[in-house]
Amino acid sequence: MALPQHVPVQVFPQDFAWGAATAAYQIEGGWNMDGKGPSIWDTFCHAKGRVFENHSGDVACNSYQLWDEDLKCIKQLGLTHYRLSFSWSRLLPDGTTSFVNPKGVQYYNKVINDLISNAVTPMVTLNHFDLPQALQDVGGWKSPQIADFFDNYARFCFKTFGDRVKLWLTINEPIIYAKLGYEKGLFAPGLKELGTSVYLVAHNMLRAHAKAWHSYDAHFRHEQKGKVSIALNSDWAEPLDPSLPGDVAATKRYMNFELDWFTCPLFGTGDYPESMKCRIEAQNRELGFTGGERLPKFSEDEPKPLGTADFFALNYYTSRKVKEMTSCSSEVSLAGDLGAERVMDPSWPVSGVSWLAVVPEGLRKLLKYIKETCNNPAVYITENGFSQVGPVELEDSDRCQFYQDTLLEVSKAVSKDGVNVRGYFAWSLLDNFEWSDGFSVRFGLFHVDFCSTECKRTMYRSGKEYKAIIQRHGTNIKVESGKGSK
Ligand code: PNW
Repeated sequence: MALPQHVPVQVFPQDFAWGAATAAYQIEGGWNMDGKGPSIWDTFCHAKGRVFENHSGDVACNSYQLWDEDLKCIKQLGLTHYRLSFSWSRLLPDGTTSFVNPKGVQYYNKVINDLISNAVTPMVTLNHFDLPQALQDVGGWKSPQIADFFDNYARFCFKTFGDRVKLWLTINEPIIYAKLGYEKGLFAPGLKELGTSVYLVAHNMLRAHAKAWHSYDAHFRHEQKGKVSIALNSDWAEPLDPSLPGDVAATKRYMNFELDWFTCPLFGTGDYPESMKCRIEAQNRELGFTGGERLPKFSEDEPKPLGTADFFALNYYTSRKVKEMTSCSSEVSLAGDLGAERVMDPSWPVSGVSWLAVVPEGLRKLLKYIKETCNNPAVYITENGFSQVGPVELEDSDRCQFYQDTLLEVSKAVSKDGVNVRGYFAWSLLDNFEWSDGFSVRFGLFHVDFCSTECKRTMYRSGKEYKAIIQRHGTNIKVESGKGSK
């Protein structure tokens, strides 16, 4: 008997993770409460002139004191998973294990225990941009010792929370941290050391991740049976003019300098992509750069990143059209090494912030690319979202459509392209401190009233929409006709 047309087909695996994500500095507040040490984001925001209207995460959503309210939001949505990050300096005020802040441990214990007793699985990021200031003062992510500081912190967290936390992310988005913090100066620590520190910082993040993964593998995995990975952000790129070989080559380079930079060491050859090495070498020669090696080498004397991701953690926001870069500069830079220019496709709608063109089908293409280039890993989409700027609209129909369109593309990646997608985390549970944009950009499934001391949370219509999608386990997703990929 033929099945009626409307019978929903279940595409997502039974144990698919339906989640939402946040990060400590963006929601917690309580920046100096109960023994927390300062982080580089405290310093950055307090310096003034760095962030939109000098906003800071001093209070943010006050989740440090209002965790019960966050838990209500999580339960209201019916999430199966919640991704949060630990504030390193709340647990270890000077970044080292020489002093542990008991109040910090108590806070995260409560969060984790409440999640679990409500059948919500926690996924924890150990470091989401907010390095302890004390470690910045001794060189931060540029110093080789940072890998040991991070490893000690990670071991402390595995030991303290690993009986209950089974999904770990070491570091969030090394590329964004390195590029915005050390090349563009837009994120803490706010430096513009063109074409040099960006590679060193990313390198030390990979080293630190690899060390922590090996620690877990050697000392905790057997008993705790969890999984450890690193969250990688990537755009999807396409040539502006596919008939121009220059644009096609520039697009390939774009993906090399965006994702392959990290996936080649983690999932591929174990080293940086050849094309990156060649471009950087060529730029050194062309510009007569003599300041030493810019792209560091992995040492034979320590654990390598290869094989140190138990799953693929992908943060996806946007896609780009790419063309060959024609202008040239006189000094080395990441942009010069890349030799590609990104262009906004006018047919792609822009959400809130200028960098975020809404391209759900780019996510499907990127997932296929990951399947093909990283040996078909299990993938969690650990962040994806849509921002609002200007007057608050609780009836956020654009964002509703965005989640529909995006999850339809994810379902096609699963059913048509055979990508092993294990979960999806919406960014974000709450409107929060959106880094250099302060509170002017809202990504939440819940609106937060930052003007009131209670920081009242109110569900957007998109929250209701996401809840309904979760209840139907992703079946019967509505789409506007003619939208999306075939
Ligand atoms: C991610 N870009 O950062 C972060 O993990 C979140 O903390 C953040 O709130 C979210 O995306 C939304 O911005 C990004 O400029 C920051 O391309 C900037 C970019 C991408 C991701």
